[in-house]
Amino acid sequence: MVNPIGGGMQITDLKIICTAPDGIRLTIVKLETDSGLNGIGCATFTQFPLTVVSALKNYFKPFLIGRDAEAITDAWHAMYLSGYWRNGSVLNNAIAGIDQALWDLKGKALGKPVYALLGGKVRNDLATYVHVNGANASEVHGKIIQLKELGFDNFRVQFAIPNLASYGSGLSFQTKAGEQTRQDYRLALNQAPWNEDLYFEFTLQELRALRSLDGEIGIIHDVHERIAPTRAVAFAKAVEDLGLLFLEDPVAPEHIEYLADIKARTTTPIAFGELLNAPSDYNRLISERLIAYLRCHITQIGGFTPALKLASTAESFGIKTAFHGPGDLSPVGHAAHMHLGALTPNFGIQEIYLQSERSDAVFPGSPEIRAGKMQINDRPGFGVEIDEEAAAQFPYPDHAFNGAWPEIRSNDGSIIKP
Ligand code: GCO
Ligand code: MG
Repeated sequence: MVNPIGGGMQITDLKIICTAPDGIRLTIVKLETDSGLNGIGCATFTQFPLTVVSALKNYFKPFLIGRDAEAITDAWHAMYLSGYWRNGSVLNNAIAGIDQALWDLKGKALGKPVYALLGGKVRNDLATYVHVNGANASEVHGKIIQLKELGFDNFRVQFAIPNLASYGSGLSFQTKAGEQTRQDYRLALNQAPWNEDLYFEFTLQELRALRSLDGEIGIIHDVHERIAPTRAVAFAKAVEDLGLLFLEDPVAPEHIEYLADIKARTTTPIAFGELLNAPSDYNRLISERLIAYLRCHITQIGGFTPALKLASTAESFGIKTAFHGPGDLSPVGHAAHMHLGALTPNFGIQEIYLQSERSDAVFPGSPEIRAGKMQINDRPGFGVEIDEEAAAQFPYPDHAFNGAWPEIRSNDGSIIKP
């Protein structure tokens, strides 16, 4: 069936490539067309990847074949509404992979980078931040000094509290661009317990110590929804004098109302949103200016099309972007960030995951980080490809839950937000 809009390239096939070059389950959509061109997109939902694969194979593949690949917005809305029940992780991630692949195709068909289709770039490169973790401020600052020599100025800092399931404090590995904290520690079946009180005091103490060691660097800390919302207000107030670049996810999405309390009581810039879904989920955050930085997980919101709309809406409210750029987003998703950041006037900063040589081999043309900045290239489409033979060298690793996270329990045995 040809799309009623007509014209353009026809979609002839949808392929799914599952690969884990760094032990993180990545899912890539590849759309082929009758023009001979193909496009790729990231559909990574690292905890439940096989559900996204099923949605793509069983539903969106038959839904798309025969449609006009240039009718991107039309396809997004048709897919988003095709399940009636909508706005969930599985379908949004599947739609995102297709949406990005369609934008990639559009750019390739016109021989232009995607940002050039949307008004062109407004900056020369993108400011970034990298992950740094350690046992205390001194150890973290030692790593920061090394990364500063590579040109980085902004750091997400997480402290590994002994015998605690400290978020973001897993082991690290070296890349050509510096040390990168691993993410797959989250899959260990025997997660340490959590102690909110200990986290609160220790993290405050070490953030203060870090700021006294270095008054210049941009410091970000991700609370990762790990403290009670009433205490999140106190935590945001307590760090107010440290001049953080932002404090991230102080509360869970279920407690979004507390962001209004934080805004009323502190000047600490808040970044929030990686756990939200459809654009409408951000309405209150943006319209009431509850955040300084808009965090979106580009595959969780359904891809590049909604990302453009959210970034533009945030611009009207003076909110900057800080899209979610962890290891469980493929270099294709990171490339989409590069185009979004290139064209967005209210771009704030881009979280990056320093890719390994294994990842670079699977994804030729991955975004380049030079002197701490994400470079903007002018290759057609999103400018990154996938080497399917190399991808096949890194199948999803075995795991008791196929990638789903084991629970983390508080010191009283109750399950906490992950
Ligand atoms: C971040 C995020 C991630 C998430 C991960 C979930 O700020 O980078 O919090 O680290 O925990 O993407 O799978
Ligand atoms: Mg986060």
